[in-house]
Amino acid sequence: MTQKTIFKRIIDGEIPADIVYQDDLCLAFRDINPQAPTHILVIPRKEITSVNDLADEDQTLVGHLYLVIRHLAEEHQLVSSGYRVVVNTGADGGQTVDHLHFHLLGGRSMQWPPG
Ligand code: DGP
Repeated sequence: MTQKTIFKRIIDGEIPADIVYQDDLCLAFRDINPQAPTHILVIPRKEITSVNDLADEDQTLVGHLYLVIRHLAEEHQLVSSGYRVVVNTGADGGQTVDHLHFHLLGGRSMQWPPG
């Protein structure tokens, strides 16, 4: 059996996290290594490794995750200043946790192109 990812362990309540939102489909919590004043990770409860592993049946779930991101951006006063949503995918994308996650970054000006 493959080992649980750190995010699955957070979903299962085995390790603590600073959870800012949760519902039956997803969980949002503060990143342990924040790269901006607001840095929240939004993850599906369903175990999906990355964007590469999304199935047709996940269409509604992904839409839901984006609506949660919009809600969090409003709640954390990021709408007028702007923010960035990042989904690192695979080795070159910088993905380090093999459970699909959306970074919501805000509270400072972002650069482009990303490093
Ligand atoms: P990525 O590089 O896109 O796979 O991002 C993974 C992020 O997960 C990274 O910014 C650090 C964060 N992270 C890793 N382990 C933990 C943890 O145990 N708790 C929390 N809150 N965040 C974690």
